[in-house]
Amino acid sequence: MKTSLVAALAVTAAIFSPAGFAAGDHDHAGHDMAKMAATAMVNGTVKKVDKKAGEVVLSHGELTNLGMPAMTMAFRVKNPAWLDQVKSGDKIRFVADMVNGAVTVVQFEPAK
Ligand SMILES: [Cu+2]
Repeated sequence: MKTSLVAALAVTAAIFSPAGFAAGDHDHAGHDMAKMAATAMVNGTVKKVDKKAGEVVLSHGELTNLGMPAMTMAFRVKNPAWLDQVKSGDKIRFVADMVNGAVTVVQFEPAK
């Protein structure tokens, strides 16, 4: 129950986060969620998992939906349980978005 509550809150936060906050000319207020996820999946390599901080450090490709070039940085995660599913060195594909002003992994899958 706790996990689904957290997920529900994260979804609510995503819906109400100001679309204009992210830099760039890209307004995703009108995007269908599923469509956005399908188009914004990028490659990342896990550099560090910090469960205490609830963060994962990823070396990531360009995040076009956030107007961000490729770099290595820390991300929040939508579901804290995901931090148990990745470890340093893992390659993933993921979607990041702004949630409460923090860049957050909102979806991911292992890269094949
Ligand atoms: Cu970045």
